[in-house]
Amino acid sequence: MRKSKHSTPSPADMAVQMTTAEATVDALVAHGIDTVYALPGVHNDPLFDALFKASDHIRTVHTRHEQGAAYLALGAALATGKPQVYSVVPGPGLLNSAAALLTAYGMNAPVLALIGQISQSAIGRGLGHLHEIRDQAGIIARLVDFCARIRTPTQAVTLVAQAFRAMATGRPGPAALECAIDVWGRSAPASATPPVLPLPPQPIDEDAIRDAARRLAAAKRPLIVAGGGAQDAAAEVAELSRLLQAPVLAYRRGRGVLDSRYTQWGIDQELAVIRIDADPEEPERFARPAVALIGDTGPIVRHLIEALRAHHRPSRRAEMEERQAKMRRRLDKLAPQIGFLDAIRAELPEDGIFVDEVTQIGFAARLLLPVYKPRTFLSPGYQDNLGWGYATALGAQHARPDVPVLSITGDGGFLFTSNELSTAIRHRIPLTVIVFNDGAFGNVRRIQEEQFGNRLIANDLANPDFVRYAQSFGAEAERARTPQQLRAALKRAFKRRDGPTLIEVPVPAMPSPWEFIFMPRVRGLK
Ligand SMILES: Cc1ncc(C[n+]2csc(CCOP(=O)(O)OP(=O)(O)O)c2C)c(N)n1
Ligand SMILES: [Mg+2]
Repeated sequence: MRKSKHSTPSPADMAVQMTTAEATVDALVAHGIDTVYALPGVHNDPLFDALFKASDHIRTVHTRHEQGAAYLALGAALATGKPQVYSVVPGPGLLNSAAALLTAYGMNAPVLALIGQISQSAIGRGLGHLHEIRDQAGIIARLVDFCARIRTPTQAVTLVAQAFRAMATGRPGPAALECAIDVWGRSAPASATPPVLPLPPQPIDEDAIRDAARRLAAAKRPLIVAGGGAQDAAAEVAELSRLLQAPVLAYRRGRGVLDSRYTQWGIDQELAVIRIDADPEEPERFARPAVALIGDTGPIVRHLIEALRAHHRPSRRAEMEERQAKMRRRLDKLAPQIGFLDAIRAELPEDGIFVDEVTQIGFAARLLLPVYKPRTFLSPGYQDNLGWGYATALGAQHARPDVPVLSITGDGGFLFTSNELSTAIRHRIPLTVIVFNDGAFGNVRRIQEEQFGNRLIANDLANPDFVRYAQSFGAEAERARTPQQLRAALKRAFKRRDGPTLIEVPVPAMPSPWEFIFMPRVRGLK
């Protein structure tokens, strides 16, 4: 661990003289952080200087826009399941990063935002300081569950530890720390060995396990719906599914996975729901479940499996294959999307990461792309925020250099963060992006055609030549017009490990996926 040059160790707690910024960076390193995704500015200069001095332990990846910094951190968090950090200036910097922070909240992603502030004594006085925003702390508090302002080096060490504990306790999610422009550089003695707080123990309710196991053993046709908490319990979920011969349903992950099913499909007295949630408030949010199990999915499912050891059921494999084939025949309506998805799946290795977008191929991928490993299908969850894809995928690729990451996007979504092609070049991130170019906000256009008498407004796009655009940054780029050409282009792209590739695929309007995404009501019928 790096020591301050002017260290004056005190025998009591091994305190050394350091700035608030240095204490913060030391604490991040102590929590296993190896990268800060960031965009600098005068409010955070001492923080960047501390990052410079600690560059043997922690890298700084600078982006071209604050939304990029936050999305990169989000992508890295979703791809690894580990906390990630981004830093921005106050006011506009914070707001520029806010859509990504909002998505991190919706996806339960542990992303720590380090946000600058105007000078400590001016906060709340409306004096018109650079980047001043009314009640910044109040705005942040609406976006994350844990936030605080750092006021001294000693406090920095404690607050960083508390933030990391908060991000991992109960329902995971983002956190934020503010620090004033005149506090980052202030020196005081602080702990040379920053503490890492232990996570509180997670007792398992054995009565509830027995109740759940009894109900599952008696259930006629159990179904497992997997959300974000199941990501790190894939083996356990597979074993439970085998024991119960229960199909596993997954769509996207994050908050409310099950709540949105309840509202869409309907519920009734006959439908007994057993919930496993990290957040004790979640089970009863929509409707009271038959059994609520609170804690981490892995250990809870292991206890359920143990309680169901003697259970045996005849195989439902043939039935499931028949159902799947029937659904697949209906989905053949999406043939143009399927052609491209098959090409992608054939080239993207099973451990490669697919980053979804709010585009036609993305909607189809959520229904049709086979996914083999946890954390290899990243989707923006219920925010479904257009434009998250490219920068999020960059973060995923930066954090997982060992596997290829593929970003798919429409022409509309791509230009939200395509400026980060510069970041991919600057930091040699070998991300591949496919831009499906239909010259439109195609989804909006189709709705206007079908539901608004073809009164077309605000959906046609004036696009750059995407191949030349990417090349002008220094990226590799080519155009593919068919699934066969796409396969060949992907093969070339995934071999490249020193920089980014763009593949443009010109496409016509695509068939609507919405009848498959909004499934009809099946419960609670009169
Ligand atoms: C942040 C945000 N703004 C607006 C929307 C609304 N929206 C959903 S899809 C879409 C059009 C997407 O266009 P494109 O990326 O080209 O994909 P396409 O539908 O053409 O395949 C828009 C504007 C959104 N989901 N998120
Ligand atoms: Mg489009």
